[in-house]
Amino acid sequence: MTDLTEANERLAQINKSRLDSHGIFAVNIMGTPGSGKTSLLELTLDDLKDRYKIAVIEGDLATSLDAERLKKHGSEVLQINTQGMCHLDANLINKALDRFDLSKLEIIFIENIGNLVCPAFFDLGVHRNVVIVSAPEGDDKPIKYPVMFRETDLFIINKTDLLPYLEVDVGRMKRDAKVINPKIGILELSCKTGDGVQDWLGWVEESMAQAEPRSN
Ligand SMILES: Nc1nc2c(ncn2[C@@H]2O[C@H](COP(=O)(O)OP(=O)(O)OP(=O)(O)O)[C@@H](O)[C@H]2O)c(=O)[nH]1
Ligand SMILES: [Mg+2]
Repeated sequence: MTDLTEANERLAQINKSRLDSHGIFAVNIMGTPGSGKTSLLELTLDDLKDRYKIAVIEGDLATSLDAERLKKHGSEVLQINTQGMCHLDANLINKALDRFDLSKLEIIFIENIGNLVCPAFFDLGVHRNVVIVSAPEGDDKPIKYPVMFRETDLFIINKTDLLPYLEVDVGRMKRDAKVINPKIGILELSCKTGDGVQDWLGWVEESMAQAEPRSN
């Protein structure tokens, strides 16, 4: 381990303890640019916001466009601009947690910077890691970016509504992901039609119950 990743790991543990001591369940959403991370979060907030107190940490290189979108869905949203850095790290999340009243939250979703490389190397101290790839990006993504799939809990294949127009072998994507990480969960969905989104919401609530963060 390098000094950088060791320091990150220490801070990730601190983040995890902070979240657990407040009974907050946290999910890190990674994926390619434009794969549908913000779209899925919009649907998620619409469905869960009346049952849980939710905040979103929105990571982007630049702009607050995604935060502005998410703020319309009734949850607290904090935008982080990384000024060119290709990932969020545990230190940025630690500082972001300072900006919330943690005693008032139950779930934190984090939208990471859109790419399949850098975010995989930086543990944020969350309970679950998710990667989203959309079907039009091609069925070779898991095998070309294996590190992203190695430690991730859930692989979401989005934009299934476009499959009739594409030559994409979803079976291959799923098989390759399972070879890289036999424990990875896989969901197919479409943020456009809503197909499969209930399965995702079920996964969130089930994972939350399994994580059983300690409440104050
Ligand atoms: N056809 C189709 N389009 C989708 C679907 N989900 C998202 N989109 C569209 O894909 C584009 C990108 O979606 P976003 O949710 O902004 O993607 P993102 O991953 O947050 O993108 P970055 O934050 O830029 O990395 C938008 O134009 C969405 O409307 C889907 O299931 N089907
Ligand atoms: Mg986005």
